[in-house]
Amino acid sequence: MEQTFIMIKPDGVQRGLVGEIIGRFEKKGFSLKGLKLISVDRAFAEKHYADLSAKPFFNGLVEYIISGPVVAMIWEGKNVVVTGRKIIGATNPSDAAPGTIRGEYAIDIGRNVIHGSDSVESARKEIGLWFPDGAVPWRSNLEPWIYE
Ligand code: DAT
Ligand code: MG
Repeated sequence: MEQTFIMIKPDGVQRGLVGEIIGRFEKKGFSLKGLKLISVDRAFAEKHYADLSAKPFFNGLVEYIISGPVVAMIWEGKNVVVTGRKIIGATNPSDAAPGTIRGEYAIDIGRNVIHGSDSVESARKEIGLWFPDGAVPWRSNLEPWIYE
């Protein structure tokens, strides 16, 4: 089954949005397969965002991610990468549809509350970086009520 890496950024933790965000993924029917509250250092944040290292906003982005603890998660389910991005909403909260997490809870692009992997391949890389011991193996007993 497909997995994605979801991270509640420091603003989401500070603003008390952890429960709300986890609830949205849970109620959708996805399964939580990894979860930790963690502060990361500069080198780790730079590795996570390595693909963006040439961007003018890179340093500000790294400062933001290391400014407080984040909630790192593995979520699993059918099409969870693409659907997770839909639940999160557009990168710039100004463009994020109402009902999405960024559409409901964010205003500035540099405080957009949450990260989600953009492809199955980057999910695999990000899960490897954040959860070197892998996902917790368990299966929800609700699966027959969620999948046909
Ligand atoms: P996403 O987080 O939607 O996958 P991304 O991977 O392109 O977006 O960029 C990572 C983060 O960097 C994004 O959540 C917010 C920040 N960012 C992206 N584009 C930006 C820009 N033009 N100005 C400032 N910050 C930006
Ligand atoms: Mg991205």
